Amino acid sequence: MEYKLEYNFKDIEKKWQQIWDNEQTFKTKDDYNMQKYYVLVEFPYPSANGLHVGHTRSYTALDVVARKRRLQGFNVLFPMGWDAFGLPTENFAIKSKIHPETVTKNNIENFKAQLKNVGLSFDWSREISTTDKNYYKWTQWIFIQMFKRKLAYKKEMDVNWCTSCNCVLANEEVVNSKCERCGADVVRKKKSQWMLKITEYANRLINDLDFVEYIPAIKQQQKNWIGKSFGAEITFKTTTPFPLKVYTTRPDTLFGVTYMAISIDHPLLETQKDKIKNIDEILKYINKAKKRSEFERSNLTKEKTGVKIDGISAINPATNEEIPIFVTDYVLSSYGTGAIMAVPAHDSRDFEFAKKFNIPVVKVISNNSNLDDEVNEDTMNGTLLNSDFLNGLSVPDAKERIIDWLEQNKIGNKKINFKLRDWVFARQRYWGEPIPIIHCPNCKEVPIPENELPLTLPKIKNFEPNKNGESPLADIPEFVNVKCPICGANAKRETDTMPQWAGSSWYFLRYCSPKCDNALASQKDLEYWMPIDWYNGGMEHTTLHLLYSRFWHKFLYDIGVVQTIEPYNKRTSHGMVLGENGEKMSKSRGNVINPDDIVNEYGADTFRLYELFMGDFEKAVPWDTSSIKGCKKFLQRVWDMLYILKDGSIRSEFEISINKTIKKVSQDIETMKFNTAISAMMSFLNDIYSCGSITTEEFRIFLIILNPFAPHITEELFSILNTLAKENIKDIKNISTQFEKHLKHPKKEEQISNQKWPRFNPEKCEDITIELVIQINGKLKSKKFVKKNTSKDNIINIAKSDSKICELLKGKNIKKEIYVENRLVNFVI
Ligand code: ANZ
Ligand code: ZN
Repeated sequence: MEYKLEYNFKDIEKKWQQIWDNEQTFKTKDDYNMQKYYVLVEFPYPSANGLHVGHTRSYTALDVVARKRRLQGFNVLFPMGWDAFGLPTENFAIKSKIHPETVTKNNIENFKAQLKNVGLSFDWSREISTTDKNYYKWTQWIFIQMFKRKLAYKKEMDVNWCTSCNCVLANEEVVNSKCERCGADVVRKKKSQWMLKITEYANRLINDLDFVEYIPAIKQQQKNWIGKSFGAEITFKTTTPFPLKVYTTRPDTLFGVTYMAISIDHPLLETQKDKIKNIDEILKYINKAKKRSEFERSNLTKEKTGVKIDGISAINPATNEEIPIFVTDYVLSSYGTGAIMAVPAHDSRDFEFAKKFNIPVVKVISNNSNLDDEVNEDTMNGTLLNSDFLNGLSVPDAKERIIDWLEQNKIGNKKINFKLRDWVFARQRYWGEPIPIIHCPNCKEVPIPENELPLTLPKIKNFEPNKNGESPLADIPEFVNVKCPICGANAKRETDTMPQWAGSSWYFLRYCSPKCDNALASQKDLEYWMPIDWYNGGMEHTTLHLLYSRFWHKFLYDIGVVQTIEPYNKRTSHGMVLGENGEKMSKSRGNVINPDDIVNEYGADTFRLYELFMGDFEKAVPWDTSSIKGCKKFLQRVWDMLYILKDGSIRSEFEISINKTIKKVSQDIETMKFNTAISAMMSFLNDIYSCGSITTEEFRIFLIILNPFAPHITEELFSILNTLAKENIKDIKNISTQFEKHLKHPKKEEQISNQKWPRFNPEKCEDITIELVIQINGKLKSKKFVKKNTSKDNIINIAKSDSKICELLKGKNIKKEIYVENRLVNFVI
């Protein structure tokens, strides 16, 4: 019987996925003498929507990296897990009346099957879930360590309250005063909250960025978010006994302060309200402003509003002049001192405000291009004027001088400020890690003894938060009522749970030692695997997850749990995959592409290739089903090379083409230029087809470099190649069914996953010869292969010695020799 070799992607992909599963091909090795490489992708939230083509794009990209590293001989850790606590599951559970644990389990199963379909080379033996009690035991343990060192504390504060989720949101979760998750209005509310003191790490979170290799935009965004600034605190006297303290980054502009402004909840309003003549007007303004969130209020483009306080004014300590005080919502209560000295001439916000309220603008810094009625925020080139003892100084000099003066006169002092706020670390919901604290009437807050961890989530039927906005745990007496571990008094458990970002703040450590039960991970494993060599994830996590996890890691470093100051050596980011219409993919827009459908129709290899070929990896790209077909066609042509195959090593005329391709693919993977790596392989394929044949060795190398992108088809072809050689089959059209049997059980050593990534010879990566055109009087007379970059003199001699040219030039007088580098010589006669 005859057997036909066909590219049947369904069978081939299923076969290889099974082999990888059975043989545990991608299991991380325990051999700690090997050089390690830790590749990490952000673990997904297993939602009911299933996997998104955006997930698979970034996972495939890092899968390419992981596969390449294995071929390069590294011991690779490429793990996957589930960030499974959180609201969407809980809300779904409430609606469907299915317990969140069950919902989570189902979603994980679905996600896992979907990921396996794509042929990603995760080490599934290290799978973790943040909802597993053996996992969150350690999340709780870390919290207790923070509590013991006063980095976790409770504070009554204004919080962002989502009116629909009934829970507190972190600043980062509020976007344009709406809840990032559900889109409902967010209002301010006073609540006693667990907080984590990330601000204590602000300086280190900035400084240590020098030691890591993140793409520049990520470093910049983190720095901006932390917002370190240098300036001074200055105390202004007022016409009441109550002075006003301000924070300014521009103390040098003190002589230009023409008014002051305070935030809508500044204490001056409460303590001095008797003296304020227009208090009603002010209260009305405040009420209106409170409805808007801080984010909206600090929006620079928004028109400035405010009310002048009638009855109180302030005194500029430099000029001793009386200046008005305004209440305005552009001054934030949570930043600096909640009060500012306003300098309309040099701050655009103040300028806008001054124009509206007819406040004088006093210029104190000049530079050449200064117009009269314009803000000048230039701090580099200006010199001081209208400023008494500062006149003539540069801005930096003036800053120093005025700070000295302020300190001498006890009016102010040098000050560094951060925009970063402490992290609100609590939610009043069910599906999260219980906070392991007991409130005792005698001992206050007491952590539960560590040997009682994990504090497991009780199974309950009703997950809705109660009417007081408390977690449903508050309604379970058996959970709430405990004895104090210290004094034995009747005490109550904390009923808040940890926020979404808790479990993901340390998950990368657990992957190093997923089964460890006496520590969050074993020292030995952490020492070997950390830090992560390459971490890819979304830009949207730059100020949340990435900053939070760096903070936790630094804390764990401080208490001796981890040995590196930073968790991630390198961090890159992917662009979003948009719908075919260029909009964000979402159910409501009806433009969601399901990876399963694409894999079913075109195969996982085509899907992978397309996702990496569709555009620059860092940029957003719209999905385009029609161009998947191009990738499908490419793989078919790769397969069809079987029919132009002939025995042999690399042919000399292909040396350059093959070396160039290896080089391009090798380097482009490192810089995440997957699309151009694929183009290079496509153009190699064209070279092969235009020559009409490929040798076995050329094919072998090509399959290895294509393998990280399209692992199934390349393994299959590789094993066909091996079988052909072993059976000594010359005519591929004439194969017996015996052949098929061989293919079913490819030996381990004969799989690509056991080969070496090919090296390129740098000297053979460039075209070294060129075809020189030789003309006489501008007409083509001859062509000749010459070495690239030969000197002009030599080229002319070579041209003249060409037999045809030699003949034509005989007895002629050469008037001019024109030479175009690496292209042509023209003799004018
Ligand atoms: C006078 C001044 C003159 C200022 C000038 C700037 C330019 P950064 O750099 O972002 O830290 N500011 C202080 N506290 C504020 C608050 N609670 N709400 C709104 N604005 C506040 O910002 C520091 C500057 O922002 C401070 O320096 C202050 O305005 C303002 F030519 O003081 B400046
Ligand atoms: Zn007690």
